[in-house]
Formats: sequence, structure tokens, C-alpha cells
Amino acid sequence: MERTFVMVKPDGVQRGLVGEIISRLERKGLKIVAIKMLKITEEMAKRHYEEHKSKQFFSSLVSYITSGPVVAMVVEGNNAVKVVRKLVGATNPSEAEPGTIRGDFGLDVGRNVVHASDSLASAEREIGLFFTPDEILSYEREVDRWIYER
Ligand code: D4T
Repeated sequence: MERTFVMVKPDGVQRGLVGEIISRLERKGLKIVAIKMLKITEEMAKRHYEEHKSKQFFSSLVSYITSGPVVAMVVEGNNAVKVVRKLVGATNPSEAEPGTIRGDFGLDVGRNVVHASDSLASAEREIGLFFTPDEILSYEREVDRWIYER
């Protein structure tokens, strides 16, 4: 089982898309093992987007992600990193396929509604940035035998 980090960004929260996004993850069969609402500080934003610090869009990215509350989650499932990236869609919502979250709910790369880790290594790093180990729960679901063959 893999774990990945998912975040409904400030625009997703303001637009009332938290329930819709969580619902899509749940209906896929993924399991939420940690969740919280928080306001990202500038320092946290800079750490989260470290890889983009030399890009020209960095400062607008930091002000966007710190502009209001976000909902952060750890999501678990088979191939969770890849599966969630597919549900989320391409970075630029105007290019994202219909049926994906960004494809259905966005138009601008600077307002792309949701974040999901792009690799197992970033998932580990981002989960560690947002959650302490005791905030992540391990629990069984009876329904998993109807989601997974084994
Ligand atoms: P995040 O990290 O927000 O889930 O987005 P992605 O993983 O899909 O895409 P990314 O890391 O390449 O970009 C991070 C973030 O920067 C914004 N962005 C990106 C932007 O404002 N202008 C741009 O030209 C690009 C490439 C959108 C997502």
C-alpha cells in the first residue's frame, strides 16, 4: 500500500469543492488516513514549493497557497501516488482532461484547485511537512475486500 499527500488549495476551499474532492477520492476506493484544515505559513509554503524557488511564478505561488485555509490529507491505496495524480489531472486546468478534478473545476494554472504528490519521495517529504506520525491512522475497512481482489 502506498501513501500520498493531497491538498485542497485555498481556491478549492473558497469554492466549496472540499466535499466533492474528498468524495472522488473515496469513491475510487482510496482510504483517508489523515486529514486537517490549516492555513499555510509563508515559511511552510517556501519549503513545500522549494523546487520552484528559482521560477518566475514562485512569489505568486507562495501568496496563492497562503491566501486562505487549505485541507491537507494523507490518502492510502494501491499505487496511490499515480492513481491520485490521474484523478487530479494535468497541472494546467485548461489542458486537464474532463473527468479529472482540474479538468472539471479549473481554468487557470495559478488556481488549480488541488495538489497531489508527484512521486513516492515527494509524498514522504510532504506528508512529513504537514503531519506528525501520530496524526496518521492505521485502520481496517471491511469494504476493502470488495475493492481489492486479494
Ligand atoms: P502542484 O504541485 O501545485 O500540485 O502542481 P503540480 O505538481 O501539478 O505542478 P508543478 O509542481 O509543476 O507546479 C507547482 C504549482 O505551480 C503553479 N504553476 C506552475 C504556475 O503558477 N505557473 C506555471 O507556469 C507552472 C508550471 C501551479 C502548480
